[in-house]
Amino acid sequence: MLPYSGHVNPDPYALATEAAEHVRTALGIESADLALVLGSGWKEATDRLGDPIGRIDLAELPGFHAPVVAGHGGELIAFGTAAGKTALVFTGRTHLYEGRGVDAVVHGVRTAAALGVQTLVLTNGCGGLDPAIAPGTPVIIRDHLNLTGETPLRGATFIDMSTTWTPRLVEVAQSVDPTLTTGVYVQFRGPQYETPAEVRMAGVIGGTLVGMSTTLEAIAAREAGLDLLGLSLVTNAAAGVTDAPLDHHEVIEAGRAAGPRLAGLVADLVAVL
Ligand code: 8IG
Repeated sequence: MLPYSGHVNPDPYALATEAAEHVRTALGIESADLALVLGSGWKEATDRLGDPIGRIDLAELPGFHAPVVAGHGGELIAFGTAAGKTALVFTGRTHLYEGRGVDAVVHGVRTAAALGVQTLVLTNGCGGLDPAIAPGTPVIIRDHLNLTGETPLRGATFIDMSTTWTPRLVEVAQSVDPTLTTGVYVQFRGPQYETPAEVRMAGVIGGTLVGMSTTLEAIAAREAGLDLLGLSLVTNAAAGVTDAPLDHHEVIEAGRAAGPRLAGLVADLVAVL
């Protein structure tokens, strides 16, 4: 097989079908019901999902790549849920700033859809605009702003985005943890963090959370007809919100400290999704 470059593959959907076939063989499953993508700080979220049915390094699957950033994982792990469903967990993702193109960014979503997944949970680590939200607090994504200038769609593909973040799943998440608030996630291209002026802009246009992932995957998920739940872990105050400078290691530490809460939240969610 030729090495894959996200920029030149003429049929990313066929590549996702191919990856799905590898997953079936490698994990011994026929299909899956839910999929979760774990972002920065969400690594421990699998801790309470029980024993995996199977696992595979993403780098071994067609179209996937090894993670480039410390703190980002790179496995696909399958679990059986308490409700008798099959859940797939991607412990890492490809980011737009890695330069592999948008198809590489949404390949996991398309692969999950090719495996029959109906419900997708996208998680990430982000900066928070509200200084009252302490680092280590998860927030439900209720809507988003895609400021990347990119889209995974090609041609005149007019996808309805009015209920992208499935309202019913927002309610499910709040019933699992009534302390969860909701936010509007703004995706910047990265990899640099925002300037204080960019963070103020994000607030003026309706954003409450800033990050470098998730919205392109959300578009691909809507194209595939998936129900979608988003959870952002606020790992730091966005630039200019407090006096603290942004530091990648602090971001990782905030995630580590939140680990047990996130593991409980994800386990409770997976049991009812
Ligand atoms: I974790 O403050 C994390 N990811 N763009 N800004 C952006 N991405 C982030 C941030 C942040 N924190």
